[in-house]
Amino acid sequence: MKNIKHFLDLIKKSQHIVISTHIHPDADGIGSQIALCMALKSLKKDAYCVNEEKLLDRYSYLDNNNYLLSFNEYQKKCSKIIPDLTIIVDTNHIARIGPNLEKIAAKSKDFIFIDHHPCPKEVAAIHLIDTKMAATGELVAVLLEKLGVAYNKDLALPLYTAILIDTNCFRYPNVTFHTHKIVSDLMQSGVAPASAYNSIYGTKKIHHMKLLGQILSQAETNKDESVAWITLTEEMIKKNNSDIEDTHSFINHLLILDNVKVSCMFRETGKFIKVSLRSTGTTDVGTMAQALGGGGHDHSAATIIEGGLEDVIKNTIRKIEIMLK
Ligand SMILES: [Mn+2]
Repeated sequence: MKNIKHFLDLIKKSQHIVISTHIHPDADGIGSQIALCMALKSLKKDAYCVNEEKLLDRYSYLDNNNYLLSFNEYQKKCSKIIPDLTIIVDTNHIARIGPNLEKIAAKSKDFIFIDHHPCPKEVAAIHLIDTKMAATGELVAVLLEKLGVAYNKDLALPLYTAILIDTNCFRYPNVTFHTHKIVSDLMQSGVAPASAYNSIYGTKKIHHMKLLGQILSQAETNKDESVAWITLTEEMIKKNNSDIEDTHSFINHLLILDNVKVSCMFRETGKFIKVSLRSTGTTDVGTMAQALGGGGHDHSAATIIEGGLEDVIKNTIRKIEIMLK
């Protein structure tokens, strides 16, 4: 992989290191941050995980040592320090880490993205980007090996959870022999898959299940069932007292349909519609999302379109059908 040496050089010469991820972080971002932070601490670095917002309670079991700080908490501790290095995981867009973290990255002596999302060549040339990795967590596992840091149970669970989430429980086509090899090592360090699965997927409340039921009962497909979609209105989310983040996985349920090539979720947000796309692996929804003004992975991508729900659904499905031909 390109740029590993660059990464190792940066670690070698840096002492105060900030590790951040995108806003509304998922378990891949958080798990990668925590694992990397523990590894750097074991190398006697002053490593800090800092995000724009406080960690959501539901993820706190991944952070037994309370390493994850909000920007405000970090400011109280380290406001006078100029970081030697800022590492940003699971995104390669600086604007996605939030305004305060962007300032920290800007004043850092160095900064580097560690990520697996597609990006412009200019970004890939100087950062650590590998789109073949199923999760940023998988890439971090490779880096830990290069750093000579062994897994332990505290570090293995966040890393395993990062991979679990970003592969949709090993169902996405991004899972490779290499992914499972790392998973095998993580299990040897004490991760129990059933318990790890339950901690992240088995903690929902009944209102979540009812919203899911309502949405799935209204799922639609085109004629040959190659495209399936669900719709989430702001009213539904409010009525069920649901968190947006909780609805992200709804779209995956459509992938169990026999003939489905592309599944979509249309979510109303103000005067925009967030359109998420997933595929079972035979169709590149990343390219489709790009054509619709967004982007993402081959199997998981998204875009945001201005307009009313009905129009956006009709136009988008029509465009996807054309692209499928
Ligand atoms: Mn990821």
